[in-house]
Amino acid sequence: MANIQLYLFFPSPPCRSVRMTAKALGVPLELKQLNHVNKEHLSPEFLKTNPDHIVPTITDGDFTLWESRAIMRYLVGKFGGEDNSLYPRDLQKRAEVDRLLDYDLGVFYRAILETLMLPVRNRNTPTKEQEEQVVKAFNRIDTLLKDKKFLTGDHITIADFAMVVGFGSEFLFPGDMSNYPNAMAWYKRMQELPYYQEVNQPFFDYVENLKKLAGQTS
Ligand SMILES: N[C@@H](CCC(=O)N[C@@H](CS)C(=O)NCC(=O)O)C(=O)O
Repeated sequence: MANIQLYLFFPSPPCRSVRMTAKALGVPLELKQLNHVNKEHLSPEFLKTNPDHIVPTITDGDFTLWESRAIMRYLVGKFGGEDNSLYPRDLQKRAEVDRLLDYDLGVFYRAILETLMLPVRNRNTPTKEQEEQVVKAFNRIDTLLKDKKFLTGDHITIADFAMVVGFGSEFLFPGDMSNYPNAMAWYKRMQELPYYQEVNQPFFDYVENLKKLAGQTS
């Protein structure tokens, strides 16, 4: 037993990328759900663990860590053995994974969050500029995947986990996803992972529920 606690909200995208990393490594995590709907992440007890009150957060003995991409790197470093293709040791291969993780944090995930995800919760309409950002982001990863199975090559890495949780909101995109055939083929490969459904279904259920609630009050 790894004895690592993961504080999470099951539908949360960054929590899902951390869970998929742990599943890929075969590391069991002790899951501690904090229901955001009930604001459990703002409890005095959790604020002592993480004053930034965000999930995912892990505790490993006395050590506490948040930010999903840092957590994924930590888990592979701790449990991945000498060298692990999820986050390879080779400097240039690792740099490519890092580049995508940075792109995801600064551009890709933000575009998806603001344009596709938040409007469902906040019931607002994204601007034309925001929609263009998503089109640009989808085009970018479609081009990247032109001659690859996964984002950096033949092996899945933590960059695939980081980006698929954003990409999984494609069903909220009003445009035509057949414009991105390489990205969709990659998404299908990711969905075939044995743990994909278990980890990601709570998000789809959550969105479904938000849409139902919006329908009842509109
Ligand atoms: N960059 C962070 C984002 C974490 C984040 O925004 N988590 C959200 C849930 S998806 C959260 O805990 N929000 C609660 C809050 O900000 O109070 C990561 O990748 O871990």
